[in-house]
Amino acid sequence: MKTMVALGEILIELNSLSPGPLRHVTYFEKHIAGSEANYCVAFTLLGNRCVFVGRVGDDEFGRNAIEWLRGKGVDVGRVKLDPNPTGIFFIQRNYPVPDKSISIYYRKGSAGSRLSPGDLDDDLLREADVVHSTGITLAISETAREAVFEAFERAKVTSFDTNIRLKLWSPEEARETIMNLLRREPLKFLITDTDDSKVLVGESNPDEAYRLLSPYAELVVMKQGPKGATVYYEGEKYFSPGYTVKVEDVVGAGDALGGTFLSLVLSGFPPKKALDYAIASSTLNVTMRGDQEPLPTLQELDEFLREMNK
Ligand code: KDG
Repeated sequence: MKTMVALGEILIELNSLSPGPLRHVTYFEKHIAGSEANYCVAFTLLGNRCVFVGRVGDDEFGRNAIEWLRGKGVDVGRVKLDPNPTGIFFIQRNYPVPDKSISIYYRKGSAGSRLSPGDLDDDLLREADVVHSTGITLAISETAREAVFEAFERAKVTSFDTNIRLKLWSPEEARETIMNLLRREPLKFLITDTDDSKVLVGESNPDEAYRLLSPYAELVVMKQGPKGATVYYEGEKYFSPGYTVKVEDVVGAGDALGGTFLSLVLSGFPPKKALDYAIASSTLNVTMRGDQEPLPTLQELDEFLREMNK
């Protein structure tokens, strides 16, 4: 069994029950989310272990998040309770662009943003098979950013999902900070998408973007939205196409892809096979509300692939 240590912010997601502008939505459904927590659940359900490092509020939502993640098998022993509130966000679905979702954050000064280098444990980082974080954690506060830089410095193997959220920082700040991390700490796994690569290296063509990002990672996964994704490694390139399904909410699909891919590759699956499974996981993710509820087991992924590829 492989161990991933994930650094990030767990968020409470309040997803609109009906599509359309949030000003007219009456009912919201609560879910546990946050990119690195999503990665952790995907990773754990596929037979590996994930230790989450972060903070939640000493409040009802914080307790809810811890209990939920524990129930999914995530190791929450390192999640600290913080006097600030657990961050929340709302999701507006299918408006003004069909099949797209918009996240509206209420997280400034949240417990999760108080993550700091003092929350890191040297032995845990050194022993982990992979240490993972995202651009979201680099963006939420100065101390969280320092924690990611330090953790990556101490880790043996690192994984990073660029996950640029332009509501949290400007494209210039995202580019400068992420490229700085990549230059200082070349990665084993870089997971990104064609929107983020445009911000980082000015390229949304997957092959061109890969060429510019390849000095910074041994393996690159380039997500291409509903079209699919490409993995580049050891001089090889493999594209796995997406499936056409009815979209309920796309939030969390990228994490489903990344978390599934990482878990399976670390378990010894060839990257091409892992990417096929990862695409299946992200496809399932868009068909339901909630980032973590749709995350599958290997058996469920096999069933999906058998049916869809008939
Ligand atoms: O990737 C999904 C995340 O965007 C969602 O869970 C919320 O972590 C989140 C964020 O910061 O947007």
